Formats: sequence, structure tokens, C-alpha cells
Amino acid sequence: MTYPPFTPRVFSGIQPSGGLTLGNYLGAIKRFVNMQNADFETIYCIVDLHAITVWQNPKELTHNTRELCAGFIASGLDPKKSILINQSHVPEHTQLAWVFNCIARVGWMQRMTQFKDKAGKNAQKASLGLFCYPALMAADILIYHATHVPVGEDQKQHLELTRDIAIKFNHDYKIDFFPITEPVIEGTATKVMSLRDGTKKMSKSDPSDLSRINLTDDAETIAKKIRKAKTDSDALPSEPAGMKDRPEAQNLVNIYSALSDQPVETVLRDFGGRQFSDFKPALSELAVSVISPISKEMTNLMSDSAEIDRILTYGAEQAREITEPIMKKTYEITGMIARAR
Ligand code: AQP
Repeated sequence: MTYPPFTPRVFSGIQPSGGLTLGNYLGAIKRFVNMQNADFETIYCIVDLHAITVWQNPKELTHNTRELCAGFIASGLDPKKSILINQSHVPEHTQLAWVFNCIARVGWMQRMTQFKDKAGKNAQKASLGLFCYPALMAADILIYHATHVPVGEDQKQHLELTRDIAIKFNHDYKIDFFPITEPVIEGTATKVMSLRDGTKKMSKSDPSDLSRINLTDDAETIAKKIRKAKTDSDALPSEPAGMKDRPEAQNLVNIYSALSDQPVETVLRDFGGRQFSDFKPALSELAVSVISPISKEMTNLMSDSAEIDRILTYGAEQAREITEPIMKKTYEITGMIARAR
């Protein structure tokens, strides 16, 4: 039996595991806004249940969840155009995750590089949640029958696993019920790197605040972080090929390109042959012009946390109109009897 046609539907999420970074903005949120405005049906999620796979201080988690919602809206997501939700408000995410835990294989999870990176040498002491996180991520996406998922480069492997889970479920139960989701990884900022090490991803949980730009940083802090960003001593090249083996140069140019919506070639045409001492102030000015209005609006929104909670509650009500029937059908397919009326 075939369930499609699946209507194009976009889903993506971000963890409230700290303040939002420029990496989250360029790699994810800016593209969420583009897809919302391109008339897709869009669902964006604050994945608080993913955040607790590593320890989160409860008060900080509450604050970070609301701040992330404020960051979504301040960046241009509109609760009237997109469904904005907090993951723990929609119980079908975890219900489907359990079914997927029984579909996915242990070997699949053992191959996930993000688990290896986050668990480090002490994998035996990592939470079980961190290990099976990708099954919950697959459930987040497939409980909406989402067809497109905009993410940064680091999530590619998890999306491949989402496809594998959908394929195995459909195969095992002989029904085309879950769509084979397309990852949408595009643009020049699919992997924004640390300002202190051009080979490492910019991350909210990096112990060094100088490694990242936060969406809540003020103009002076942004300028200081860019001034201190690691670079080599050569001038910028005029062609992209000249940035080979220069990860820090490549990172700053990619950030400029993504912030200004210009191709890398155009940025290098303007700055090729110039020193970082010329380029960094121009990058700071551009970054401040994009981030400051977002940061101000986030502060405004955070002054009314009850309104943020109302927006998320409204989002959950809309979301459950989609998730409840999909979960009900999933249980039916797997042979679970429905409650008698
Ligand atoms: N540096 C980045 N460049 C491009 N995209 C990025 N994303 C994250 N960092 C970058 C994208 O943002 C979305 C949400 O990611 P997340 O916060 O849920 O998880 P993460 O990828 O683990 O992000 P962090 O900042 O590294 O969080 P922590 O430190 O808590 O692990 C995803 O689409 C991701 O690709």
C-alpha cells in the first residue's frame, strides 16, 4: 500500500543548549526564514529533549528555550506563517522515537560521528539519550511527514539515518508510510567554523566565548571577537582557489559572503590582495549591521516571557493536528490496538 503523495513540508530544529551562535543563524535560521517566505509549509522546533542528552541546568534550560524562541521570531520567523514549537509540548515526537528505537540498529547508532565527538573518550559514561538521539531526531522529522530539512553540514549523517529508518519501517511493514526526506544543505555557511580554530565547528558549547559570535553579543563584543579571530599573515587571494589550506581565511570570507548574500567570488573580487587588517573591520561592520537588530528584538521579546509561552502553546496546538493522526496510524500499522471508545 502506498501512502503518498506527500505534500512538501519543511521541518527543522535547534537545541536550547546555550545562546544562539552565528553558526546557528547562518547555517539554519536564516535559511528557515527563506523557506518560510518561499511559501513552503514550515515547522520549526526548539528541541529541548535533545538538549538534555547532556546535562542542562534547569533554570538555564528554561531561559534558553524562551531565548531561542525569541531568536527565531527576531530573525524573521512568523508564528502566523510557520508552526513554532517546543519539542516537549508535542508528545508524539517521543512516542514515535520509541517505535524508531525498535527499527534502528545499534550498529547504525555506533557509526554516528556526533555521538563519538560529544561522548569523547568516556563513551561508557555518556547518557543513553545521547546514543539514541538520532532516532528521536528522525521521529521529530517524520512525525510531520516532512519532506525537506534545512540543516548545517554537521547534521548530514543524522539525516541519512532518518532516511534509513524510514526505508526500513516502510520495508518491514510493507507500506510506503514515511517519506524519504531530502536534506537541504546549501549556501556558503553550511559549516561556520570557530573563530579560534578554522578546523573546528563554531559551537554554542565551546568553552571559549571568543570562538563564537552569539546573537546576543553587542557591537563592541562582535568587533573584539572578529579583531581577535585567528588568521594567517598573507593577504586575501582574488580567487577561491587561493584559500586552499587556509581554513581561517576561508571561514571569515564565507561568513562575509553569507551575511552579505554575495558569492565568495564577489567578496574576493572586492577584498583580494588586501590584508586582514582591512578586511576584519569591514566584516565587523557587516556582522553588527545584521546581528544588532536581531539582538535588540530578542531583548524586547524576552521582556514578555508569557507571550513567548503563548506563542509556543499555539504552535503545539497546530502541530498536534498533524502529529496525532500520524502517530495513530503508525500504531495501527505496527499492530497496536486502539483504545475502545
Ligand atoms: N557552526 C555551524 N555552522 C553551520 N550550521 C550550524 N549549525 C550549528 N552549528 C553550526 C546548525 O544549526 C542547527 C541547530 O544545531 P543545534 O544547536 O541543534 O546542534 P549542534 O549542531 O550540535 O549545534 P552546536 O552549536 O554545536 O550546539 P552544541 O554545542 O550544544 O552541540 C543545525 O541545523 C546545525 O547544523
